[in-house]
Amino acid sequence: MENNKAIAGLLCQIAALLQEQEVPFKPAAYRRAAQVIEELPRDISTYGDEKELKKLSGIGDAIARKIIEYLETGKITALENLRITQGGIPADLMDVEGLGPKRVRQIQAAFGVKTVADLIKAAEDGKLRTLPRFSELMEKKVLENAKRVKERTRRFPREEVKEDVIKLLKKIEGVEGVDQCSVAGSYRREKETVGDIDILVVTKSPKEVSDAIASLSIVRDVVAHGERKLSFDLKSGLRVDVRFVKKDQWGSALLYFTGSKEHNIAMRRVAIKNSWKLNEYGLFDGDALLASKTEEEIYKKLKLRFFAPKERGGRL
Ligand code: DCT
Ligand code: MG
Ligand code: MG
Repeated sequence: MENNKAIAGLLCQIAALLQEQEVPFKPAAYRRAAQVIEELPRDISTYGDEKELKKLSGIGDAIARKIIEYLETGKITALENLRITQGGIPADLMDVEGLGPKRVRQIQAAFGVKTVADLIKAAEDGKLRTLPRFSELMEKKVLENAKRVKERTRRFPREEVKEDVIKLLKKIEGVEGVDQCSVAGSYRREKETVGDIDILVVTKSPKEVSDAIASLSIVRDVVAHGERKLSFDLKSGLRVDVRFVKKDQWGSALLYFTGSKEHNIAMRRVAIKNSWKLNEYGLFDGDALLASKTEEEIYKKLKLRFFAPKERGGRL
């Protein structure tokens, strides 16, 4: 039921931000939907597609779409945009349960708190309780919730997670329907610390494979469960992102999910210079596919040398 709680929390954040903009009706609708979702008897990812979700009371088009987006990608773009347009409230501060935009701003203004670490310090120093509309009890709750967010955003030394990664890859390779798999992201780039583990899987049956991986014993909490992406935490607290792709997109997907983000941007720029487009599905000239099967052919087509994952930090 991890998804229900997470989605309800995000919908409440949307409600709070819309309310600040004095948008009528919508905040109440988002809150109502959040409550419906919190009270569902089963995990929301088991309710099926957009059409099925809309059968639930209080869930219309817009909210159903956001739920599917979250289940497939782990985020809600509309919320991220609201956070940006509304004064750049740091996402991880708003992820602390019990902190709405008003309180976040209040704490920012009073103590210059910018990060969850700052927040923990302010709470530990007993500063929060001195603010209007705060209490000692609330400070204690905020501290607990902030620590939980911090655990989620912590980075892990590569050496510490190596064994888990090798074990996990072996297990995933053994799942029926998995044709190919590789680790991507910062782990593949051999960074000294990793924020999460990104894994790419080729399969013709993403739904079955996603279900099978989610039920592996090494998995602690499943946080997003869709046909394009599965996210879960290992027992160590390490987050794992698994993406499902088609065999002929292997190269472009591996390139994209290996990153770094800066390397991807630099590569895209080269594509654009040729009036082409590069994304996780391939390198395209209009609708025509130029390359997607291997990383090598994409570099070659762009007239670049091959960059080993370790070299993909930034500029070309
Ligand atoms: N990516 C991207 N643009 C983004 C986000 C991600 O191109 N806005 C790509 C590049 C990296 C890959 O997806 C995986 O994303 P993350 O796991 O967020 O990044 P990472 O490089 O693996 O770093 P971290 O160690 O923080 O996970
Ligand atoms: Mg990563
Ligand atoms: Mg990731």
